[in-house]
Amino acid sequence: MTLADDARPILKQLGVTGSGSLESRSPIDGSVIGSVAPSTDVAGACAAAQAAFRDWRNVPAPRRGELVRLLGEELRAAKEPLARLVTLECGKIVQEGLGEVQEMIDICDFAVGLSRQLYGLTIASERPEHRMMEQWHPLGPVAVITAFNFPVAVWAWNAALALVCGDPVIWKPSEKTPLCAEAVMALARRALTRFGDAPDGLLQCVQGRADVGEALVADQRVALVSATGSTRMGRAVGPVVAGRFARLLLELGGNNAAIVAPSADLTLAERAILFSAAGTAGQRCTTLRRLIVHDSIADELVGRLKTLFAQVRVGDPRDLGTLVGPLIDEQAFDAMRQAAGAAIERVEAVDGGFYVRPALVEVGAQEGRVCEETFAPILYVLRYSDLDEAIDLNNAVSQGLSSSIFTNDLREAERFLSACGSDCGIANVNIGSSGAEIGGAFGGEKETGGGRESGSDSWRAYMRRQTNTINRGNELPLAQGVKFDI
Ligand code: UN1
Repeated sequence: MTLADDARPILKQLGVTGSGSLESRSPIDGSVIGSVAPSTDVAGACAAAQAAFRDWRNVPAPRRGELVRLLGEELRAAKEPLARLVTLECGKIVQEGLGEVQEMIDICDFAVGLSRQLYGLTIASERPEHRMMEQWHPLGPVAVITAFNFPVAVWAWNAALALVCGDPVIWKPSEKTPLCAEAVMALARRALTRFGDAPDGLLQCVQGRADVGEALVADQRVALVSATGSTRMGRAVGPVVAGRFARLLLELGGNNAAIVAPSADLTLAERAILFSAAGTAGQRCTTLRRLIVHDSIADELVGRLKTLFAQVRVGDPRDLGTLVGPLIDEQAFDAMRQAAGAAIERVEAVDGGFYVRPALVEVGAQEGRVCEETFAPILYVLRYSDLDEAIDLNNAVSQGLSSSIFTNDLREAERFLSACGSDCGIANVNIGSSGAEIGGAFGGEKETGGGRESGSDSWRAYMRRQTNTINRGNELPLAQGVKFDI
């Protein structure tokens, strides 16, 4: 049975029909599993989104939340087939495919609650008989650009919040995972039909390559561009969006480190390190890429990790025992070969796919490749002797997404989390760098782009704040005590 045979009933079950010139290749064996038609009218999509915005912004937020509740229901019902499609199209193992769809469901639940909690402040005015308040209003059409490695969840983080905030969404998925996007859009259409009176153009998807994304980013009608991908992509998108004074939310590369201190529970640490370094074949932006180990335990930990890395099951992501599936394509394999050099070990798992054993590479200094994000399972190991040095190493790269410390020493942990500790958007204690929950704000500093998505108050990026001052008196006292005569 070919992979296309495997995909066909799943696509049918998910309501994906149609085909076109944009082919989808499964990283499992490189074969074509389906195709979609690229979008030819990005401007039309933007116009439709703008028209939808005029209606949707007037729908009460809790009612907007109802649409997201229905979307969550559709996702719950379709969790298995959608996860299966994620596995087929992006090569994630079964557990991670399921986890990704669960992450969509989680953000829907979060956003439904949020739809009744889009709070503004009331503020004490310095002027007699005045009051001040702030309101949060819908912003406008949101463009969501996503990468192959989270082909469904990243759209959901953005779309669920954008919808309750009153914003239409235009999605530009990765050209490597167009079928996942079609499947999600089919589920979204079911939710829209059940909802009843949502405007056309509220949820759209434009398929294609970079030119489609470029047209979207440049369109004056798009109020917020939320883009996930490489720092290179962010550098291209950023100036275009800034040039037209629209809003930007960037989730770019990570070069995440874990510090392992002398008091660490090594059994716990080795499990966490294995999953965050080798899981998803090293293709998460939160993947652990640098290990900073104290001299006193380095030999032992490195020895244990070498054994684990050698034992890890690399292979077909559909097999339940597999931890490491394929790299997305040959380009990813070449990048890993350049970065890992002799440490690369190709595994002959399924013909036509690029399978590698996770690599552990000990380095004397943090320089060259160690400072770059290579989207593959390579863990560089550095040693340290005092915590300040380890924190400096953690912070001495240009990316700032996620970070961890493994320690049982409270003061070390608190130092790592303090203002003079990790400079990343995410800093963890005794867990790995990947696998964030949706309840927290997700994103990072420096070349990671500064954006925050998902939980906490990330919703504010999708709304515009309006400050209101209201005079209920008969006088006109001015702020700062300014007086004038007429
Ligand atoms: C990404 O790799 O693009 O924290 C996002 C995690 C996931 C999201 C990763 N929840 O690993």
